[in-house]
Amino acid sequence: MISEKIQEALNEQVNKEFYSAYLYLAMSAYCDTIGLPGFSNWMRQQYEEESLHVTKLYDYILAQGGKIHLQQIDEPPKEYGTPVEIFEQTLAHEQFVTGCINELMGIAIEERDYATQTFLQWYVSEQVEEESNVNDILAPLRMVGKEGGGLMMIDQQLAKRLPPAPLAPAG
Ligand code: OFO
Repeated sequence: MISEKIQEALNEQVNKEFYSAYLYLAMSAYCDTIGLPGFSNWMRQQYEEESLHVTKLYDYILAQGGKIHLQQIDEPPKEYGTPVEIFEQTLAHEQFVTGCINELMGIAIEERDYATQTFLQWYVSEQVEEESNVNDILAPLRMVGKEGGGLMMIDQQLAKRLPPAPLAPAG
């Protein structure tokens, strides 16, 4: 069982994870159009991962007897600038999501909802990984800037990202 307040907050997070998926799909398309297929692949796999973050929350709400409230998803931008700017926007977005997860955890603590706190712990750890992965790409990207050879090497690395493994179902 979850309270109305937790139910609403979890549904808000479903919407934010949907937006993340949407954002990375738009970034994937943009990277493809500027001739960076490896970047495009990385963003496409990120889209797949965000879709799993959506369904993990969705399954948890249902497993707790809650109601799903699917809300309108905001439109992501069409253009993302240079390769460095693309990943700077990715990092800024993940930092925003980390803040949202922390807010959500704060509500679960206020409500003394221990099951939701345990569930959300997975997202807390996931956000550490998300930010770290992006920082690991941003550092070499900043070093090479727009230099063609270095950029191509990073593109080849990003082309190797594989689809995410399925997540264990909640509840
Ligand atoms: Fe769902 O972790 Fe990124 O946004």
